[in-house]
Amino acid sequence: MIDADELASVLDEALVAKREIQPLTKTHGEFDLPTAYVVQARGIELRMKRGEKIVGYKMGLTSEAKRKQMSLGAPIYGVLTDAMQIRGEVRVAGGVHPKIEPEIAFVTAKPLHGRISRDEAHAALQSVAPALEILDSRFAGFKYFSLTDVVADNCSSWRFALGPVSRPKAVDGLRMRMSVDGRVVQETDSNAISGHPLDSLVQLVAMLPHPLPAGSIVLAGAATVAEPLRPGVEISLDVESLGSMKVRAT
Ligand code: OOG
Ligand code: MG
Repeated sequence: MIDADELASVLDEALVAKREIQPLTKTHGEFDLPTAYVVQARGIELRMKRGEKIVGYKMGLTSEAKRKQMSLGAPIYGVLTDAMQIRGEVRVAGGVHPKIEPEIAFVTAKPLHGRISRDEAHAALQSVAPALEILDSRFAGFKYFSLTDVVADNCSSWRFALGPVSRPKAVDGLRMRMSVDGRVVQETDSNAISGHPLDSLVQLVAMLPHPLPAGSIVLAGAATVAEPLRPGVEISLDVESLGSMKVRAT
C-alpha cells in the first residue's frame, strides 16, 4: 500500500534540503496517476502549512518537444504558489539542477470548471503574458523518471516569472524566442504549446478535480525544450505581440 503522506514528506524534505533522491517508483514501488496527484496535493498542503499560498497552476508536457526531451507522453498539471514567483532574478544555488523554458501565462477573470471550449477559455481571461518557468526536479540527474514520479514531484515546478501583462489578445501563431546572454537558444511558434496555447487552459480545467478559481495564474506549458540554468547568465524571452522579459541567474 502506498502512503501518500509518506511520499509527500520524502519529496518535501528533498526540496527543503536541496537534495537529489531516487525516483519514488524505484524506492517505494509503482503507483498510479490518481495516487501521484494525491501525493502532489499532500506536498502542497505541507508548503501551505509553512505559509505559502496557491496562486495558480502549470501545465506540463503540452509540447511535442518537451514530451520527447523527457520521454514522457501526456500533459500533466502542477500547482503554483506565491513563494515560487520571482521578479527579475533567480538564485541557481537555491535549487539542485534548474532548467528554464519559454511559456505563455494566463490570468483568469472568472471561475472555470469541467468541459469548456477554446472560446469560453478566451472569454474568461483577465490577462496574458510571456512567462519563463524554471524547473528543478527532486530526482537524481533530472531524468529517467516516470509520469507518476514527476506528477508527485509537482511536475518539477520550482520558480516562475511573468513578463509584461496585456489585456486578453490572440496567443496563437506567435513567434517565441528565448536567448541566453543575447544569443537565441530556442525559437518556435506559440502553437507548439498544445497546438494552441488556450487549449492548455481547456485541458487544465478538464483535468482539475475542482473549479479553477478566478484570478488564477496558469502557465500553458513550455513551447520548446528547457535549457540548463547557470549562474551569471541573463535569459530573455520575446513573444511576438506580447512583449519581452528578462531573468538574471545569480
Ligand atoms: C516536467 C514538467 C514539464 C512543461 O512546461 O512542459 C513542464 C519536466 O520537464 O520535468 O513544465
Ligand atoms: Mg513548464
